[in-house]
Amino acid sequence: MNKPTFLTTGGAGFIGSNFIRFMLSNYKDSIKVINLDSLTYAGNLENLSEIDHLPNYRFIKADICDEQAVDYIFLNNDIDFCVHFAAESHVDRSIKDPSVFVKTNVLGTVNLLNAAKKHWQTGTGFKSGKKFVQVSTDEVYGSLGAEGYFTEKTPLAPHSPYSASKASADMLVQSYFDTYGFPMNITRCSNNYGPFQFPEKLIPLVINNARAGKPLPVYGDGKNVRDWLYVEDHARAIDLVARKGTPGEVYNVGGHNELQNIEIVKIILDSLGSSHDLITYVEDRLGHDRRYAIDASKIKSELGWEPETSFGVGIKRTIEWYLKNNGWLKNAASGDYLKYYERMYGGTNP
Ligand code: NAD
Ligand code: TDX
Repeated sequence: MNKPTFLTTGGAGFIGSNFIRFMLSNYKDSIKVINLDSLTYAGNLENLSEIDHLPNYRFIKADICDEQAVDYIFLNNDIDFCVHFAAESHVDRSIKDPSVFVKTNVLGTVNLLNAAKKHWQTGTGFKSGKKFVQVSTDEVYGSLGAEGYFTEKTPLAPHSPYSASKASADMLVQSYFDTYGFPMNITRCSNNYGPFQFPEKLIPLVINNARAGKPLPVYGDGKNVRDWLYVEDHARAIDLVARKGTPGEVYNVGGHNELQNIEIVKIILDSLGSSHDLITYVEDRLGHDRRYAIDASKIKSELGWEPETSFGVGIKRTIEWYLKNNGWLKNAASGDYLKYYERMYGGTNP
């Protein structure tokens, strides 16, 4: 029997690289993984150095918006699962420059959908065992007040250009199921944390700045609430949804671990033994969503998924990882690795 082949887009980023490591360590050589990534500022092949020598892993540098490149990959590989992480993912960047978010997150997703549809369809429907998983976010639901949770039935009400682009992509993915019967799922997850997260995001940014004795920018009053999930728990949820999720369904994924931003900052400072004087309140993010919280009861009851890593354990592990991998953090923060890619891959196609 052929080994199931996973096409992972954006696998050189934070969650994608954790997902690939998780899959190859769980399934060993019983699966194949192809990592399609264009290596934007957020893509870092160092994230995969533990597994990049494996014969059942292959990296292809390509843009998900490149029709020819994506078609070529589907034509030459019998892809069973397309797990779609590739995106512009940072809300602050989307406020400054929305266009690239529309290009990658919306048009890139449609391009992937078209290639998967073309290569997976038969005269009467779709080949069996195929699945497209759109890795999405709780931010598409908008913002909550002090009470309540997002369920899969909560209407989409995105506020930032980032979340609007993800909501648009989600609706397109859903429309391919509704229109063509295309085999898909959407996962909507809360804030992830863990190793290999680019230090523009709150947790690695705070660790990096605190270690350097630099100010820690806290937006607004610091009381915005996020639900934090350890990245490996997210990887396990995506694997389950890919293999066992009912086609056409959306699954929320969350940690039931709500914390205010200022609480997170203080936990990290205390753990590092750094002074709270570094905390610097700055102007609020435009359109800043107040609170996200996920009701993950559907994925629990249908697929038996629950988070395994408590925040106490996960944040300790995460801080230790960044301290131990100071070189990675410095490199990512300085952008040195981008110069390396230019030398290595400048202008190549798959
Ligand atoms: P990330 O920014 O760390 O990584 C994104 C990856 O996509 C990078 O490797 C980048 O090079 C690649 N990429 C970007 N544009 C591309 C293009 N045009 N073609 C090919 N590759 C491209 O992002 P992340 O935090 O790992 O998020 C991954 C996915 O999960 C995103 O779709 C995001 O919306 C979603 N998500 C993230 C979180 C979170 O907390 N980080 C939570 C829920 C959902
Ligand atoms: O310097 C900062 N100061 C600050 O107060 C940064 C970078 C963030 N914040 C606040 C803004 C948010 O309320 O911390 C919270 C978390 O911010 P980010 O790390 O930028 O994440 P967020 O905007 O919540 O979005 C993340 O989770 C959902 C990911 O970036 C998205 O890709 C994912 O969809």
